[in-house]
Amino acid sequence: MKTLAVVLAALLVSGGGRRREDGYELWLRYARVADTARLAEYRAAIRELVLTPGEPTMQAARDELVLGLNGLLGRRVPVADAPTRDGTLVVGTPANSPAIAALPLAAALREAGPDGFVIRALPVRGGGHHAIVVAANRDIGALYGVFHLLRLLQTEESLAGLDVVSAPRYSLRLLNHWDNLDGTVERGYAGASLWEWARLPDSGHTRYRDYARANASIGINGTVLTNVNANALILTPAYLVKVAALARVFRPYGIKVYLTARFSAPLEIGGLPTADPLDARVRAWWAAKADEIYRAIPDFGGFVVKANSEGQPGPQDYHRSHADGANMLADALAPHGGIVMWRAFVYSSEVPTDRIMQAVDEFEPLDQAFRTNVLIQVKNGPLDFQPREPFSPLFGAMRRTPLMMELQITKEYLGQDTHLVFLAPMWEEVLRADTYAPGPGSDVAARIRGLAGVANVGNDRDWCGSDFNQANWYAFGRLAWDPMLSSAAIAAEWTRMTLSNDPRVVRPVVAMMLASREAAVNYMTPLGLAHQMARGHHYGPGPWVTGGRADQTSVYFNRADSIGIGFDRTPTGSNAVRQYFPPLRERFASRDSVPDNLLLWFHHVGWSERLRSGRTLWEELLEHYQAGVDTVRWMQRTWDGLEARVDADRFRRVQGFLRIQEAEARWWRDASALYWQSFSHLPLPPGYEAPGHSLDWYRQLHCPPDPRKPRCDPVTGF
Ligand code: GCW
Repeated sequence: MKTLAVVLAALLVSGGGRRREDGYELWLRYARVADTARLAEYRAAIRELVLTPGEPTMQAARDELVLGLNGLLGRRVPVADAPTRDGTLVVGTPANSPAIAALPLAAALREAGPDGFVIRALPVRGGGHHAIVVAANRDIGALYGVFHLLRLLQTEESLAGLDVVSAPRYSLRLLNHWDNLDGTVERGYAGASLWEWARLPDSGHTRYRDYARANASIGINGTVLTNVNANALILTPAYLVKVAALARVFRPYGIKVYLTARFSAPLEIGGLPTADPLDARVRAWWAAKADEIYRAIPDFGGFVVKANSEGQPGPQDYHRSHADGANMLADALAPHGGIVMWRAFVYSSEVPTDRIMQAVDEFEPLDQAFRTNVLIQVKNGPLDFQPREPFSPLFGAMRRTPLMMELQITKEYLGQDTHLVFLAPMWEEVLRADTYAPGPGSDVAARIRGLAGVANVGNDRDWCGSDFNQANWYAFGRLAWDPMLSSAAIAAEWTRMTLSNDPRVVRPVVAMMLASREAAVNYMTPLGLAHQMARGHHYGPGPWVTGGRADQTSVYFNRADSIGIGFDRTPTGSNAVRQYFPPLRERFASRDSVPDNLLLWFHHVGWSERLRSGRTLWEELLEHYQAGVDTVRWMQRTWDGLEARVDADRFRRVQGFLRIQEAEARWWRDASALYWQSFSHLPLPPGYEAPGHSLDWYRQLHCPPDPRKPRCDPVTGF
């Protein structure tokens, strides 16, 4: 008996008591504050908690504080009804907290608006005690404020003179899950779907609550549960009770549930002979369906729709417009306050124009034709979540219709689970891009009402398939709250919360994160190239992909020939530049002013033409591929240098993935360079790292049939 106790105690002290850094806790680890001076400051500032946990959201705020403070401060903080001493943390709204109602916070609360919060260090009246106050107009604001305060502690910020007023820039901050009802996730690289449909509504996994906590901690307030390639069954009563069960778990965390509406649902589950949006029976069916949904889920958010795109049904099947389709659904939802997010990701294999121009051509004439509860959801670029694209010209062209921007958090075209690619710099680039509509100073961030992020979440223990992919979920939420936050600030916050506050960790990790996106651009598709990934799974290089639908092939986009490479989108080519406002139109159209990083997006350039750098295009391309590989190698060295400062679990996982990334960066470089060389017939410069294999070898590389993800091993050939 005694020996067992000794063994158990020993286990607890050593390995058994060690924190398992398996990624489950995301950025909400609440590890004890390491800096002793800060810890003392926090312990003195927060000695009791005053919060009325009446409503579920306030209860959630309290639960989070108890969990967070226990972890961060390493001791329990007692809860009191009213401030009794210095060092009180008061949380609430004027309606649920007499202490807050008594404070002069009216002006700050006005600024905070419906979702925002105020955090102040203050003397509290009636006792004269010093307190930290987290105040909001609504309970959800108080919860967001609690997460903000916890973030300050997690990142070891000083609480002296605390004075924060924060309000989200957008009211729509949504994740879009591309989750299928059979548990698979389209473009998901983190396991199966989180939603266990077969077990719902009766069994609710505790993970649902942790999912809601993670989202609320970064301000996400909606989730679209189902794939845009939709299944009508989700709208049947059997599924709606399951959706309602999820909505119940998410509600205290301020997260509304949305669904994708399959346009042909009236045919498939409604027994109607048509889904024509102007048919009275169809309209009545959708109105009744909306009533039924709202009976089950009173705060249901609305629908996301992919219509007449990549084989999905839509109004054009009945010779109706996108506006006819969207408005029909909008009318069904309007009595309940629901919205329709109608996707602009449309392109047709029959239309002879440049694929990237079709969304503007389709939607711009419909500006003004949509109901007020319709938003057009536009991907950040005009093509499809490439490592680099210019911003979609629709952000400038749609002047009257409210817009959402859709970003892809899951890295379909950016190395999926393994490659370390921090996406905030890419999103920052598009949010801050000036559309010049109707004149200078009209950035994309100002032209949209919300952000939708295609989720990278699955049922893998670490949620996202890799430690660093979690940073992209985090960054998405932070930017949906404040699109002007810098990538560097977001990376630093995330690193401090997730890995360590030690500056010897923070500085190099942030540097790696900030360099990572450009590295991927360089080794995959430099100088404005796009869509050069292997067919179908989009993992690894496939610049030679041809056949099938032309506008989904690599050769369609790279236009490589004996003269040069790149897609002429100037007036001598497809003239896609016309879709941008002046002076962008001219800037992109001219070889003298087009930015190098979009050169081949807009121009067909001769192999031996000189670029601004003085190098020829051929030399410049090769430089960029090599720079991509070099940056990954630098990331490896940087990470290796952190071995002593990062826990062994995460150190090894990241190290292993960086090894894959380095091998695959070479794979991209070599396969691409050899393929372009078959057109340019130019030599690799002396000293250039020799390709590992022949072009044929790369072309014949086949991916093993991996149900989870396709991965070709460029080293062994399998
Ligand atoms: O990015 C592409 C993907 C498809 C996806 C489509 C879309 C959901 O390759 O898998 O389908 O875009 O956004 O609709």
